[in-house]
Amino acid sequence: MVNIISQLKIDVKFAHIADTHLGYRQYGSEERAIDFANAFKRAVEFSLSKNVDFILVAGDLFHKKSEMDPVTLAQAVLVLEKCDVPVIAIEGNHDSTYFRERYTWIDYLSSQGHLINLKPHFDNGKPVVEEWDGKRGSYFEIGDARIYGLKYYGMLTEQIIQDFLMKVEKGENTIFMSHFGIEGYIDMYGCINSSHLYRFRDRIDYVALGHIHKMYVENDFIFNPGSLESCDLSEYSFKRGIFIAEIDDGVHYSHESSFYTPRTFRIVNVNFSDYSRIRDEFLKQKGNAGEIVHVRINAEKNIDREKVEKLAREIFDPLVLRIQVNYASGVLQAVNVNLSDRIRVERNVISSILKGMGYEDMSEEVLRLREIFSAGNTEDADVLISDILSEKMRDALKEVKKESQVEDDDGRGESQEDEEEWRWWEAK
Ligand SMILES: [Mn+2]
Repeated sequence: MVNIISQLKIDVKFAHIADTHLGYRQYGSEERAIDFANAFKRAVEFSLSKNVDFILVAGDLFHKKSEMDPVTLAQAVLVLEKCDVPVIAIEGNHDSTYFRERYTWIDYLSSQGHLINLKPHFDNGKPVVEEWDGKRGSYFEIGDARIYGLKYYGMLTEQIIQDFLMKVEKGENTIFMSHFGIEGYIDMYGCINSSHLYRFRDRIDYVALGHIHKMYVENDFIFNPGSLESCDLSEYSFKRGIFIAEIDDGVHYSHESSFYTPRTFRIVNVNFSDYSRIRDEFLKQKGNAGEIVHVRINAEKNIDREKVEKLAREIFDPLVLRIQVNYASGVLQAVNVNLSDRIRVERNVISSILKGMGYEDMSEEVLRLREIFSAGNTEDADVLISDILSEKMRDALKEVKKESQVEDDDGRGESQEDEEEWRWWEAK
């Protein structure tokens, strides 16, 4: 394989990374944020060791859109500044809001020359596809490769992809990078049907995606590397890593994860009868120290949580310990409903309720919130709520500004308008 490839002219070689979620202090653990940072660092170092021409980061470089802290910023900058090849990025749903022209941390890194942030601007609701001019643009040319980049647009993704891809021109080697899921791999929001991409197969050689945290490849055409670390308990068994890919007369690739060891998640299921039995069970299911251990206990009588926690800490020596107790009940019985049907029904109900109450459709956010709460992940809920609130606050502030401009028509209104329009980051 290696010999055959080395005899051919290799036009383009690159790394494809996604969903690094820098700054995610999962379960409140500082150590976890370091895991995410180390994984990113190793992925980049590994890519450079493979002599790639450029590195793609397909969204969710950071975990939070706002509240950047110096450590997280340094975790990105210190790695990126060691790259002697271009890093080409797009914003994921964790990096930016869908539509607002807002300066993101990816824009900041771009302005400092650490990466190239590809995104179209919009004219009358349609994406304008222009070449990167050193500051902005939605495609970038390097050697024989042309990379198009489109960020995540929530529920509007499907339509915007169509409008965007209509404007893609086939180059020597054409890559389309975006941040959304393909239906059929995992039940989550922000997924579209892959047929929307296959329509443009004659123009595109490699679709570089992020969003779904699990690795998948479709027909050597659609590529999703997976997140480097588990962002949620439900992701712990996913295949994850990065792609090293080459395009010549076709796409040749390998999915790599040998360069690091993601943090281990361990799920421990036990039936509680007495403390000595539970101890035996813990010993039986014990792994290595430093794991993230989720203990699920089925109990028919009340248990002393503190006692069980102490026991679990002693035996597992975990980085993070989570204990969930399910008390048996003869009354409640599990009802078997297909998950995707349930989500569809819920979404329809919630969206019609919201519309009936005069709100815009926020069913996606509401469902996500519900999902987060049922998983007991309050940290994620915080992020989502603060995102929603900051959006609402901005809207509210705009209304207030508009009103105050109407009221005092003495020129001050105008200067406020100027201030708002001043794109300070473009100032020379
Ligand atoms: Mn992600």
